[in-house]
Amino acid sequence: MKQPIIVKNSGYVELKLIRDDRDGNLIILEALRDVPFEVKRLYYITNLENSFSIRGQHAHRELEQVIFCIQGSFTLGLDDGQNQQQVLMNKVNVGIKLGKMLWHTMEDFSIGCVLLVIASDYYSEADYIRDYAEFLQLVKK
Ligand code: T46
Repeated sequence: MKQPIIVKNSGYVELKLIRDDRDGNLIILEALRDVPFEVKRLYYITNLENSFSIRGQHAHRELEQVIFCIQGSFTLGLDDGQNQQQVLMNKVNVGIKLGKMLWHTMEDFSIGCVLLVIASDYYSEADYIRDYAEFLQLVKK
């Protein structure tokens, strides 16, 4: 059973997985069907060989994203300013929505871990909130 997601602006995104015992698995994501936005950007993070790396540690003002662990595992930390939780990401077809104003961190990467993220918009540094005190002020408004 999946752990309930208690933070705001998040939730699971479970993709169709076609399992072929002999030839591997096929996982499919369709924009505006599996995710509630048009996909304008996709990026992936590899070479997470450093076990004490911490990525993320920010929130987005408007951007919507879904994060997947397509190889290995990592721990995703979520914080909406009121509730916090940690989710073990280790299922190739199960992602987590990173909605607006959701502080997130990625850590405890396994060897060979690969993260895949799909995003609703192009990269804009102005959309990031990288200061936690500022984030808390904005979500409490
Ligand atoms: C997020 C989490 C899940 C770009 O120039 N273009 C891009 O599309 C991205 C994603 C990043 N960058 C630059 C910005 C920084 O100078 O790459 C550098 C590293 O980015 P950052 O420290 O934000 O990386 P992460 O892994 O902490 O966060 C990334 C995404 O940036 C972020 O939007 O939500 O993954």
